[in-house]
Amino acid sequence: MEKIEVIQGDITKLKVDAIVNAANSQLMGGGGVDGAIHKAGGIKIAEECAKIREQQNGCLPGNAVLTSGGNLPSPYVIHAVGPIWHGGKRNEAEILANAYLSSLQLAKDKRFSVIAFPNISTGVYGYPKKEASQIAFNTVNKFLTKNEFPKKVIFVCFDEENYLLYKELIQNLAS
Ligand code: AR6
Repeated sequence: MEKIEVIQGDITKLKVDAIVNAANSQLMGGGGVDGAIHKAGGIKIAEECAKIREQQNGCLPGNAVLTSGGNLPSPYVIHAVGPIWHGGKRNEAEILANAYLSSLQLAKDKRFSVIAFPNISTGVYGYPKKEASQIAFNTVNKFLTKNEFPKKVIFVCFDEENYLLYKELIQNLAS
């Protein structure tokens, strides 16, 4: 089994152990992939997010929390908070890598075999796509090499620009 796969499509349609959401610190739902996940997953996800908000005041950028998947085909959602792009001098690269790492660590703890990531921070949060793809890909690749779980990561690219960037990264890995 290849450890990394790249596809173009809608992450809410996937049936894996967990899909990752590009959430905000308040876990309030919003636009983009977050909106799509809450819409398809239903009220249960929002209720669990509210509980986490009460217990630990949300989720800081670079961190991730777990909820069930509600009505989604995947049983769990990992809500990861990426950085808002401010030009690159506010630790954005490290925070983005940490958002991926925190999600991978949660998957490892739960012994999830297959998880799927959207392209965190590259929509509303404005992170340049090429730089973000390199950080995401390298962070995931390194983690999978060193850990037994998760066994596989699927990058789900919504737009063609991201899809082509990730395709190139995966081809470089193979060659
Ligand atoms: N499946 C996969 N990827 C998607 C989907 C989908 N259904 N819909 C959009 N994308 P964004 P961010 C891609 O804006 O930049 C929200 O309001 C999209 O093309 O969803 O991390 C939150 O509540 C882009 O490449 O997340 C936060 O406030 C990627 O998902 C804020 O936006 C991420 O874009 C987070 O911003």
